[in-house]
Amino acid sequence: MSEVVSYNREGSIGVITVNYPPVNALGHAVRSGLLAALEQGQNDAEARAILLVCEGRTFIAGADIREFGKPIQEPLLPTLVNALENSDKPLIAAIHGTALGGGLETALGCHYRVALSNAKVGLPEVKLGLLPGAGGTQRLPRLTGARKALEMITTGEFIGANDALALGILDAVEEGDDIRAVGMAYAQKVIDDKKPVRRVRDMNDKIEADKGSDVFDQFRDELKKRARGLFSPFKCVDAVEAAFNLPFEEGLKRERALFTECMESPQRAGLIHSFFGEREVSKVKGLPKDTPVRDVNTVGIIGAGTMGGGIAMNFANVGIPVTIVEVKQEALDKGLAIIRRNYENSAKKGKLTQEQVEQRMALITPSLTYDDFRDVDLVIEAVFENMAIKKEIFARLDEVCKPGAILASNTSTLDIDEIASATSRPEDVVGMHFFSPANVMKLLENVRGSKTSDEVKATVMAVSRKIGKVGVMVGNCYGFVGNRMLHKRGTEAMSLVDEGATPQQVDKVLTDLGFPMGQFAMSDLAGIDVGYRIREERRKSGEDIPASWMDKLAEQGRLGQKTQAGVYKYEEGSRKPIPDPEVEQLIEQFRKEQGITPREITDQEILERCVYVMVNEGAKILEEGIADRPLDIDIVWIYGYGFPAYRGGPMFWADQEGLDTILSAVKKYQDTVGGEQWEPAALLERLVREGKKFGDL
Ligand code: 3H9
Repeated sequence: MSEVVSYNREGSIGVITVNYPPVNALGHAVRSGLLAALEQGQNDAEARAILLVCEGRTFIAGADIREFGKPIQEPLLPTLVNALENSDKPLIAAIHGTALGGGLETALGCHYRVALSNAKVGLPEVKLGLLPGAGGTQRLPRLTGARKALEMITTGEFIGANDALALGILDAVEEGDDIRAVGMAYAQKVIDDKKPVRRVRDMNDKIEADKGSDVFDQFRDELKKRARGLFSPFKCVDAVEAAFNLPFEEGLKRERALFTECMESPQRAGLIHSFFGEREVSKVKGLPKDTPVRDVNTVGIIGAGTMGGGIAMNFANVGIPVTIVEVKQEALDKGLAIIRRNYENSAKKGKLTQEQVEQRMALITPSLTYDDFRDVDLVIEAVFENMAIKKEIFARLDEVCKPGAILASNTSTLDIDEIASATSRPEDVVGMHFFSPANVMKLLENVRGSKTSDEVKATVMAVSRKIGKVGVMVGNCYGFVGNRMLHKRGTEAMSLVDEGATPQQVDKVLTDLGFPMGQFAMSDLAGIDVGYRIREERRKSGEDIPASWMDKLAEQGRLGQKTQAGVYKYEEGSRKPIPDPEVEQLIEQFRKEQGITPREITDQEILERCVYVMVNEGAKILEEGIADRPLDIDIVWIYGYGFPAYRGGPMFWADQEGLDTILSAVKKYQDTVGGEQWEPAALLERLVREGKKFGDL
């Protein structure tokens, strides 16, 4: 018998137990073990029903994702699920934790399903660029009908046990935490009630009811908006439709063919890289796993603006009390009102109850004095980007806060070491860079200063997880990982327009790559004044930052969405960017002033200059140790800036483009465009020389 799957009998019940931590994924050993255990159960004359149950934290959470992209060994999962369904003894799946993907498909191959009330089920394959490939697209609609199956399979969302019971996916839901006991009781009932073998494949009522429905075309139309650029959601619809148009066996074959198409698509590789990357970033290089973590039970925030308010919500959402300090009562009132409005909006959408809104608001205490930070465990400063002010604030925090409190800055560009130098405890100072809107965006770029202690680093990573963020630990430099690369892209985008491109042409190349918005639409969202102020500061400090047509926009008060005019214009109440002839004229005028004759610019040049420049900078960031691994950069860009997860992030994408292609373009632009951003990164040159990829680092 396999080490990860065992068979034993208790009374008249044959029990198959899977024990393959952490999530009982269906790797080869589990698949072959299950098949052998099933055979044992079939041959066990004393067994009148067979129970399938899992040890550890969860039921089977899916196929073993680590096996994807490699040759798969027999038995394949569809073979196993069909064998389970063909059992001539009633087979019961007992579900706790999550039954996901191939795990739910395994349960659907069983004849009855019972679950604990806090269990969840789902078919999240689409999030990995796949579709359920072990009968899920054929069996689920037989239980739920077309619409619900399409919803579950194309979104990949999990649903709770009680909802699954109402939909017919489960047969019973029980309270408690002993899944084995619940499963045994259910199996005994099956025996006592002489319940028959009941195969999902034979349930055709819902198939007949939805045959010929236009729901499939409706879904395809919806997906054109919701899943722009994605491959597998459309294949999911094709596969589910096959359940309605083809006999069961034929439907399975169609599902298999579509599954194979998805498996071979580059999007699958990108999404699986993102899946593991998101988990891998939590393991910070050089930070021992057993590093002690400080308790963070109370938080202080400085600044009740958009950023401070959004940050406060993250903590209130998980029950951590927050004190927000502002200089003026008016700013405090305004900030608190915006937080309330955000919560009320969630309540209107049915995401929160009114009681929850009040509970969360009650956790946020407004204050006008730093004295209220005396007992907090963590303070996050979220005032605007001005070093002198930040240093003043940190000096004050140093006086007020208790020993051991973590002093964090939400700065998006400034030097953490310089900020820390204003305190007598630089080891407790760290960057926690949230992304706007801070209550929504999943990335938290945590910045280590040169003196930040391991304990503080480990604590901010743990805090990130606690508030539902993906924390990435990065080093200290101007703009850290995300904004340092973004600024290079921004500079190139502006120059491309100087030289002859239109802002909408630049933006379209980026949205075609899969970004939710282009560089200029993003500037309008963030506010044109933000970049303008940064350029002005840098000019004042003596840097050679050339004049830009975007400076003129800022000087004319075209600050972006907030003034309904920036690079684009906006209609009242709308966020849709509309190209503006006035801006075209302004750009033309700027070119004349600068003596630039505009030229035709190809989309390929835009792609290379906007994205290859980021890759080259990413390589420098790696060289300097600002990011520990290419995947840290990928995750920063996926979760902070909307780099399409299906392309795996900029460094993973670069590997697919070919590093030699990128390097020769970088060298070309070094000659034609110039500037330090086009000096080839030594790491890029080395990798090309050695025939390696970022993925090999
Ligand atoms: C599929 O089933 C295809 C079939 O339809 C057809 C086949 C023919 N495989 O997330 P966590 C690891 S596609 C391998 O931190 P949580 C994970 O990397 C699959 N490893 O815990 C991590 O490792 P480490 C469909 C997996 O409690 C550890 O487990 N299924 C898998 O926050 C803990 O994970 C899915 O897409 C896997 N399938 O969340 C489910 N899953 O400790 C994907 C996890 O070394 N998984 N690992 O970093 C999840 O959504 C979450 O992991 C889960 C637990 C909710 C289960």
